[in-house]
Amino acid sequence: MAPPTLKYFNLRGRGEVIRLLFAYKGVEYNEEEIDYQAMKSASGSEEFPFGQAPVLVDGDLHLAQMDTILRYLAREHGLYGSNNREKALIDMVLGGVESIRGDYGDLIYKGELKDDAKKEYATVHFAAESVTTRNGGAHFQYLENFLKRHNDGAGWAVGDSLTIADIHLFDIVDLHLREQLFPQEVKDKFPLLVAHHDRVAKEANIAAYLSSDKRPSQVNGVAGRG
Ligand SMILES: N[C@@H](CCC(=O)N[C@@H](CS)C(=O)NCC(=O)O)C(=O)O
Repeated sequence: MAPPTLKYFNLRGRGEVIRLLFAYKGVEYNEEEIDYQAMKSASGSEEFPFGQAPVLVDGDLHLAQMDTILRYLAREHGLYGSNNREKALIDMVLGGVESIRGDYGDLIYKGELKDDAKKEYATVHFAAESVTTRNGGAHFQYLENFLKRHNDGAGWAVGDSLTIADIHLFDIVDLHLREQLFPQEVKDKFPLLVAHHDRVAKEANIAAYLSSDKRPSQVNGVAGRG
């Protein structure tokens, strides 16, 4: 069968965790850059089931939704834990990261990464006081604590080998460690997440991808904003 094709934009965004999985497992795949208007015209079709990207095409299967694609590939390539308990814990991490990713998207697109939006974001998602207040279930301390509870933060997030939970954690921390975001806050407050991020980045295939020109330089849909 032909290699799968990732249809996305030429940016990291919601395509990056999928690229990281392919890189880690050394899977051959194609990339097809999407034309936004063409995607919108085909919204709701088999080709673009939700009028959004990423979409993975594998044979006659067209899959939308980043985490659905990731789970599908993880099942194919052995990155989804070794039993039901591990799969459930992996799903929990994916859900927790998604809660942060949604707010991160608002910070970039609605808050335009302006100082007041960044300040509020940091208060809700990084500050010790907001761990026990309303934050939409999205606080980095929860992810830090999760790592601490599993292998005392010294290994992988779930079980004893790298899974898609690790790829997701890596990506969300990587986004926030960037210069324009919150590098110092994250380093100061969440040492286990940062150590885990560095551990994933050192995996040979991941390290090779991160330094390759296959990795898009643009991060979000708005050039120059983070
Ligand atoms: N829940 C979807 C969200 C996908 C999404 O927001 N995609 C954005 C790009 S990152 C998009 O296609 N936006 C265009 C639009 O909504 O018109 C997922 O996880 O894949």
